[in-house]
Amino acid sequence: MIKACLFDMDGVIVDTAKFHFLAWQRLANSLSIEFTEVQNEELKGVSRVESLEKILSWGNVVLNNAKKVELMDLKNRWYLEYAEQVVPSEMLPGVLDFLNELKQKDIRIGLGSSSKNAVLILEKLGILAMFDTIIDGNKIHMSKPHPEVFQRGASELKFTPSEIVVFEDAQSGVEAAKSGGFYCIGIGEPAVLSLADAVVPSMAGMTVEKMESLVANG
Ligand code: B16
Ligand code: MG
Repeated sequence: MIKACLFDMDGVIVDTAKFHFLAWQRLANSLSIEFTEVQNEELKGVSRVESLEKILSWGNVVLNNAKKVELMDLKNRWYLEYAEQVVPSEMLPGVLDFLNELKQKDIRIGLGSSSKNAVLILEKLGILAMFDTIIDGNKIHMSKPHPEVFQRGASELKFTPSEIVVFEDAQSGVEAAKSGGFYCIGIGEPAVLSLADAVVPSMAGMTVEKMESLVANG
């Protein structure tokens, strides 16, 4: 019996992943580092600082800590400029209906996001109050693929991982959910999310019945 759902945010609830991509690409290009959508896949779900470290290593660029902080601030400023456009209608198809059904059926709702901007984005979408717990990049010490973000979600919701389903769009997030012992529904392409228990192309059409039948089929 599923008692709660934990949602990743970027790429599951709203397509802010495209804003992270644009901001990182702008930053990489300003350092003359090439940055493609394929590389971006490796940054999804990964913290801001680890994302920067990866980009710098791809470009063989070595910088001191003060410069790294400056670049992360700049990337975040650009990201927030893009994210300014987020309005409730930007919510990905199927998300609001599914959240409403979970509420109605008394299944708890939690957020498990690496983003430090998660609360701001949920506020812009008008769904912040629907969440029973929010674990974001400000609360965790270990970024996905470490399971901390989902483990903390489970302990705040007071359920075991076996009673919770995680919805994730990133390889790092699926890995985090699986190593924490959660059933994980990947949102995206099966080839990218091969570790997920089940993969659906999007949240469109997701219902409690569909989720439970995926879980029942293993
Ligand atoms: P911020 P999620 C993650 O959010 C993003 O997927 C990832 O691209 C981003 O670098 C990370 O949040 C940190 O975001 O810079 O806003 O703190 O997918 O875990 O909801
Ligand atoms: Mg994501």
